Amino acid sequence: MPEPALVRLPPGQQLAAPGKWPTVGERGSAAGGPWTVTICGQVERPQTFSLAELQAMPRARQIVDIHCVTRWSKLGVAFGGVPLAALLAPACPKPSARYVSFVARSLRRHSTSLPLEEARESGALVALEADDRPLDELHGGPVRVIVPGRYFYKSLKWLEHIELLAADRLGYWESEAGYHNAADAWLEQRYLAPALTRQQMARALASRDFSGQDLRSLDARGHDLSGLIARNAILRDADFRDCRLQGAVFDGANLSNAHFEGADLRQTSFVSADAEGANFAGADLRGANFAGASLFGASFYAEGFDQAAPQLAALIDGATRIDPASIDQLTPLQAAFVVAARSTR
Ligand SMILES: Nc1nc2c(c(=O)[nH]1)N[C@H]1C(S)=C(S)[C@@H](COP(=O)(O)O)O[C@H]1N2
Ligand SMILES: [Mo]
Repeated sequence: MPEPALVRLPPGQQLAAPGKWPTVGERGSAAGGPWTVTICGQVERPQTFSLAELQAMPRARQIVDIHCVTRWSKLGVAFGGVPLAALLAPACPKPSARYVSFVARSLRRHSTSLPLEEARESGALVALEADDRPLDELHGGPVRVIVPGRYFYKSLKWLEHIELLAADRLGYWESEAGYHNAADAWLEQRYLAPALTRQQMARALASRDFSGQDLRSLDARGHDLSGLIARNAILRDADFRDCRLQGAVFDGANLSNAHFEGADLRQTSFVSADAEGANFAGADLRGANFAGASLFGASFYAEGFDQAAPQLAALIDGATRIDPASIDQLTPLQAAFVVAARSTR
C-alpha cells in the first residue's frame, strides 16, 4: 500500500499542485564551454568529469520527496544520477576533508555546503534526470545535486565544482538570507534565530516606516501598525499575527514565511510582494491587493476550518485582488478556498 501523503509531509509543509514543480531562485546557468564537473580541495587526486563521462557512470535511481523552505513539497520524484559517494571515491578525500561545498555555474556562482559525512549518509545524488527524463535547465540541468531529507536549498542546480573543505564555508542562501545551515526539514530548521535586537525591533515598530530595511524575523505580534509603509522591506519570517495593518503598503517586500494570522489587512497592498509560504489564515483581507505577488506555498485557511471555527479562514471578498497567476501557485485546496471566497462574498 502506498504511504499516505500526510505521513511524508514534514511539519509546516503543504503539497504543491499535482504535476507542478515551482522554480525557486536562479532560473538558468551561466554560459561557458562544454560542461564539466570538478572535484577539488582536500583530495589526493583532483578530478574533472565531462558530461559524457558522468552519463556513462553507473546510475542510481532514487525516489525523493522535495521540501522547499517556502512550505511547498512535491513527493516522489524519481531522480537518476551518480551517487555522490561513488563520484568522490576516485578523488580520494583526505582525512582533513570534513565539509563539501557545491558551487554552481551560474551568474552569482551560487553555492551551498554540508558536512561531508552527512552528505554521504543522506544518499546525495549528482542527478542528471528527473522522472526518467534529462533535467530541464530551469531545474538545474544538465546536472544538479539532490540531497534527500534537507530543505531543497541544499540541492544545488547547475553543479560545476565539488570542493572538499577542512572548515565549513556558508553557501549563498545561508550567508545572504539567514537560511539555517543544517536545513533538516523534519526538525523545521528553516531560518536562524532573529537577527534583530529588541532595541532595533522597538525602533522599527515606533517609526512605522520599514521601507528597504532588513527586518527579517521581526516580532510585531499584536501591534497597531495601520498605515505602515514597508516597501521592499525584508520581512521574511516576520510575525504580524493579530496586528492592525489596515492600509499598510508591503509592495515589493519579501514576506516569505511571514505570519499574518488574525491580522487586519483591509485595503493592504501586497503588489509584487514575495509572500511565498506566508500565512494569512484568519486575516481580514477585504480590499487587499496581491497584484503580481508570488504566493507559492501561502495559506489562506488553516486545517480544521469549518462553520464552527470561521476564525481559521481569511476573510476575502470580491474586492480582494489576487490574480489567476498567483492563485495558480497555491496548493489545490488553498486555491479552491480563495476562488470560492472571492465569488461568494
Ligand atoms: N544554483 C542554484 N541552485 C539552487 C538555487 C539557486 O538559486 N541557484 N536555489 C535553491 C533553492 S532555495 C531551491 S528551493 C531549489 C529549487 O529548485 P527548483 O527550481 O528545481 O525547484 O534549488 C536550490 N538550488
Ligand atoms: Mo528553497
